[in-house]
Amino acid sequence: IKLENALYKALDRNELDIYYQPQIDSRTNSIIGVEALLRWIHPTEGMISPADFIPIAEDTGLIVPIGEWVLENACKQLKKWHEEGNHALSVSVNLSSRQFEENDLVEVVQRILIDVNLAPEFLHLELTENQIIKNKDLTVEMMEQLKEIGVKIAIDDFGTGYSSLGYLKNFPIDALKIDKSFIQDIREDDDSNSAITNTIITLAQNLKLNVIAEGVETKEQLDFLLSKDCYLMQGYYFSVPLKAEALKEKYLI
Ligand code: G
Ligand code: G
Ligand code: MN
Ligand code: NA
Repeated sequence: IKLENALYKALDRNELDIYYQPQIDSRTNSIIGVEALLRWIHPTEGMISPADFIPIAEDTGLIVPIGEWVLENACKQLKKWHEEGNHALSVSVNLSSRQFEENDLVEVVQRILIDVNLAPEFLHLELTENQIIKNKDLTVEMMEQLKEIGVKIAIDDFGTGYSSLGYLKNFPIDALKIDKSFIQDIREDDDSNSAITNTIITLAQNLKLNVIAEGVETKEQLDFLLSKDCYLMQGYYFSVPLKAEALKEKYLI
């Protein structure tokens, strides 16, 4: 209850911040995009992980205004970076299934894109398989409307959910993000995670979807992924999520 009350006030009190983790094309070692990751800097508790407060935000419905705040501010930040000369950069924003239950989600996204004057293809929305199947018909219909306005959709934590592969062909998606649990266990003496990762890469290639590996931490993992033609990567090997200024200093012009 205490955290819930504090979260109510966090937006108004400017306690929320967005960190950005670079997404790298490891063929050229260049940045192609960033994932927006929400942070709550609580006045007395310090930094609270989204893993701890997103569930509260979902239960209370607060994820709707908070999610809108993230969308708007991530798009504004990206527009600024575009104007500074980083024209090809995209931003990935995580969405909760709760946000898909609001019937104005598509209008909200469209309004933000227009207000910020951002071309829609630079906004990538991330959803997990479980979020999609929770309310499949509604979510898929909204995904289709989002695709129509031109934003891109990625399946987050791919391979960990409970959806069947057959659904993939009905989902209007652009990319699969291989869950970090598979990437992190890639070792020469561990065949099963290498096999799963390899299978997801091949699946994405056959379905003509982009594929991005999450949680890349070592050169060994990078080399394995490159050898399978998976070159889009995200993870601590390149960078932890950074404050906007720090990301610009390290990666942007
Ligand atoms: O950043 P890590 O940074 O600790 O994020 C933990 C979890 O919180 C991840 O599952 C991530 O997808 C989720 N998350 C981070 N930012 C957001 C956000 O803006 N909205 C939603 N719905 N989830 C987020
Ligand atoms: O669930 P989602 O994929 O949206 O959230 C990504 C989560 O993974 C965030 O908490 C982010 O901080 C974390 N993360 C990003 N890169 C790495 C990494 O290389 N290793 C680990 N362990 N976590 C990572
Ligand atoms: Mn994500
Ligand atoms: Na993920």
